[in-house]
Amino acid sequence: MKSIPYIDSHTGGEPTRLIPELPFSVPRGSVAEQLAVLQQQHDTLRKTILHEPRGSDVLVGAYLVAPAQQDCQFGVIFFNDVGYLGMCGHGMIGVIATLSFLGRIQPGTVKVETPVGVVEATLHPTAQGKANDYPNRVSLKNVPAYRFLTRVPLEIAGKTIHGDVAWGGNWFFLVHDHDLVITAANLEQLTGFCREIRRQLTAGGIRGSNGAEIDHIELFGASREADSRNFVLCPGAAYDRSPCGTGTSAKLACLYADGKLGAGQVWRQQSIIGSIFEGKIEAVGEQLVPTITGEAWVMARGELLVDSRDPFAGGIPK
Ligand code: PYC
Repeated sequence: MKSIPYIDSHTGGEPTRLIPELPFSVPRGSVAEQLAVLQQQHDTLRKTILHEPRGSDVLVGAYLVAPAQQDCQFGVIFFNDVGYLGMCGHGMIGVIATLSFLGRIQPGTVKVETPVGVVEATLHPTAQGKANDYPNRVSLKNVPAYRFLTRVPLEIAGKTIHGDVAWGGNWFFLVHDHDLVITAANLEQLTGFCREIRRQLTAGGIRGSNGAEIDHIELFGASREADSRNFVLCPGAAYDRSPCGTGTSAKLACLYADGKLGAGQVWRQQSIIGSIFEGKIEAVGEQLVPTITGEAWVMARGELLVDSRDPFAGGIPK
């Protein structure tokens, strides 16, 4: 019987399953190099952790690994039920709050190496401290974000819509001119619409820079409580319950490029379930650096058990 310790948290409703230690060693190297080894040689571990019956398509996983960059304290690799993510905003907030819960970090700033760059995470002190509280509010200075393509037209269900292709740590197609209402009552419709967009992007060869797949689709609508409400379809079939940290970063880059958001101005992005992230963007030299702030809550701690006799020990195949 193999045991894999884990801790689950959620950030604005979107869960993150942290694996604080890999159950085997991988050769030292950059976090991107360690990801390549995990992807090529140990992908069963990802499926064991996140596929049913132990996991589900809603969960995002995070491996805590050794960083190669000298100024980083941690390395993190994010994954979901269909593959690996470049960065993950809600996931990073969850990892930092979980490390705080474990007493491994105190309020202050740490640097985290991800496969797509270094993220600076600031854990804020608890406002009104009670003895058992752990600080759980986190601001992430994300990897630089940018818009790659503007107003790309697509024909969906007989209507022309337009989307921007932007990077925020993952690739996004961001759409405003759709007819759907961004509400949890419309989840099926929103998911179907986004899946059709993703299908057409693939069929039409529309990609991010260096031919990267655009695997996140983001729709925007009005919000009464924030500047905007979004629906984000993640790689696979699940939607983001949080406002999506990397998606909000991509959105900030587009707003800035359009002159609709100034440097340092706060943008409040609400998710489909009502949770809110605060974001702002700053120009650092030639680059646009987004900062995303949110809270995460630890929910469960335990060990996954893998019995070699179990026909679904490696998860139900997809
Ligand atoms: O918060 O960046 C994010 C994210 C990506 C996929 C799910 N959440």
